[in-house]
Amino acid sequence: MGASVTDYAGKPVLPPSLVGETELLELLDEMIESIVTLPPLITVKPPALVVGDLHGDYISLLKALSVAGKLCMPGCRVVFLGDYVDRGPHQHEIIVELMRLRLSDPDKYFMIRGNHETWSISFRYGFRKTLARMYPNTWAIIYDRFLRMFAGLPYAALIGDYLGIHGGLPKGASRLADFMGLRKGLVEPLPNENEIEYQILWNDPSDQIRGFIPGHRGPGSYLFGPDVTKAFIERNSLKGIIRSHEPAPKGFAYYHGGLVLNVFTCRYYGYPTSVALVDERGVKPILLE
Ligand SMILES: [Mn+2]
Repeated sequence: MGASVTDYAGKPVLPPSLVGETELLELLDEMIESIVTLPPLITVKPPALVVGDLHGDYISLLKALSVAGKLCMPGCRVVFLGDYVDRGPHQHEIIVELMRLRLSDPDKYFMIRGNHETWSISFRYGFRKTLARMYPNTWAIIYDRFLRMFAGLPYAALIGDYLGIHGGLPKGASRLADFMGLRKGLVEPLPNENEIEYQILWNDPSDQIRGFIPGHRGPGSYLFGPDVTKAFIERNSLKGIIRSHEPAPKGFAYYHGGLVLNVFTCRYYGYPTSVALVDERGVKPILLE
């Protein structure tokens, strides 16, 4: 990968080098302490930049932060919609950087949970192996601590009049108050025991259906139709939903007549990448160059 991102002095920016295991465990403990008491639905005041799936794409993270710096300084908040780990080459660097950002300024940086911030997925799709390679003797302790941290992440963010979630609207939670009742602390939300928590991480919107139908991502995941979104938005006096979870050929995508905006912030699927800006004018997608 070329070092195509530079800082404001024009120097190339590269991912941070390996963090020692003691430092990493301390960082994780501080992070757990910082998020464990957060409600399942957090409130974030606009202006805010919303960042989609990163999946180890460090350059896209830097580009997103640079957009945040240029477009909405000062006081702009940054909300990350999950899927930090697995797949890409810098998943460890990404999650370390995000924890550092969060701890350096908890009123500015917010992270919610994606379906990859779970045991079964991060075990299979790269993150566990990455840790095992980087920390051959202590990876199991570190991985366990990461799983505890992931379990402490909120499921959703109310950003002004927009709901930010990783996957989609779930069956059985039609009010924001229902989101406040979601169960945090689950290392592995299960499709048949923690249906709502699971679906928020996994569901996808579809323009072709009404209501909910079983999705293509396996048992427990659903597609939700435009009628679901419209009713949810009206009932909760919202303006729209911002989500990620699906790469979009144009870098971002609208569903449900524009009520759902999908942004995706990882380059490794071969598509352009995007973030969303929420301010007093509403929400708009921004393609990352
Ligand atoms: Mn996802």
